[in-house]
Amino acid sequence: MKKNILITGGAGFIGSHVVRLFVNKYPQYNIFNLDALTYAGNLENLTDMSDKENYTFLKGDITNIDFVNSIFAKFNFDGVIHLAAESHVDRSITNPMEFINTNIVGTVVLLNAAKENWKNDFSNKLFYHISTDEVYGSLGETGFFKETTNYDPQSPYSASKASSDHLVRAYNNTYKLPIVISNCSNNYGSHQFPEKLIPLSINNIKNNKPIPIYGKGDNIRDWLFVEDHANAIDVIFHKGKNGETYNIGGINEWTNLDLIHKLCEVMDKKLGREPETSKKLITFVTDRAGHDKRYAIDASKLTKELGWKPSLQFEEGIEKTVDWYLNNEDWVKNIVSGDYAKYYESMYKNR
Ligand code: NAD
Ligand code: TDX
Repeated sequence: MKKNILITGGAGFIGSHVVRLFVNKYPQYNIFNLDALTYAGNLENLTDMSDKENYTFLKGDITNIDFVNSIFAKFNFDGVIHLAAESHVDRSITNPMEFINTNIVGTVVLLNAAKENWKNDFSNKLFYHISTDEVYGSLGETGFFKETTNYDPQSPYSASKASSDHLVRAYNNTYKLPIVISNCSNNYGSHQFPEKLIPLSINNIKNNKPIPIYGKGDNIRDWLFVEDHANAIDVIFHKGKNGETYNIGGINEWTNLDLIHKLCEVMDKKLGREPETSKKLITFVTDRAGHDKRYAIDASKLTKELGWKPSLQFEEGIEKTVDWYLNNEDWVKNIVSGDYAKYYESMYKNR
């Protein structure tokens, strides 16, 4: 019997990489992608999946109890990999309610459906919740987030993800629902919605528009290539221990300003511009409210216990990423020609 695996949020950035990996690597699984196709969901991320026999797209909202229960009853999922979420910190500052609904309520709807559907036999079932390093808060100049670091979320986004993590653990403790959680650092790579720093900057550099850097550009993020995150998810889904948390990170810290300098260098080369040309587009703008200073992940538990480590150096990953955006102009055009223009105008006009 083929296993039925539910992936939520599979039309988004990371989810589409996870869907592609699982569909191609595991013909013995039927992969079901449940996605509401919000502004961030895009079936163009998965055009290469549409004719795969072991792939099914289900359009639906994870907060819709009847719908979620009905698909659990119909497909008897053996496992869930839960990525669907509102994911952009800036949007959580202007519109926190959507984050509460999707990230907290939606997660509980899925947990309940799994618990009810699996209640007679939890063996060989798994609810895998994908989370973020932002739940741990903000670091000073030293130290790393470990799995044992206390939660200290600082934005509506990270607080909603922290709540969902707590609820997933509560279902494990109270109902013995088999779960794993992973908390990952910032991802970059193909198919990322251009509201996030790297694809936004690539698009602006290409079009000779200002690159907005919040504050002084001295905030630090730990960047991981998205395909390495998808590989870590594969390893944790198959080898992770019930009830455990695994941190995933790139061992790759950059200040935002250094990262944009690197990106400008790569783009100047790729676009045939004189060195130092694109750097002139850098524009310092009003800081993000409550902007976390530094994230850095200690992923040694995952490496030691399950054998995962990142496969790519940042220099290689950023070149691949830039190449993808430059070779997929239509993908970008289809996004920036829609509601994105309105979003960009309201987010950046008074900064
Ligand atoms: P994304 O915004 O690109 O994609 C989110 C997807 O979820 C979209 O396809 C969207 O349509 C779908 N979705 C949103 N609300 C939904 C709902 N109510 N019902 C069904 N589908 C819905 O996000 P991403 O960057 O790919 O992040 C995926 C997951 O990974 C999130 O849980 C996020 O918190 C986590 N994460 C992201 C990063 C990162 O750097 N992007 C890092 C660590 C963890
Ligand atoms: O225009 C910008 N200018 C700027 O300076 C944008 C969009 C961002 N920034 C800064 C803010 C951050 O310090 O760049 C850094 C990265 O910003 P984002 O790409 O928005 O990512 P971040 O806020 O760090 O969160 C990301 O990583 C953790 C994802 O969006 C989350 O979903 C994930 O959980």
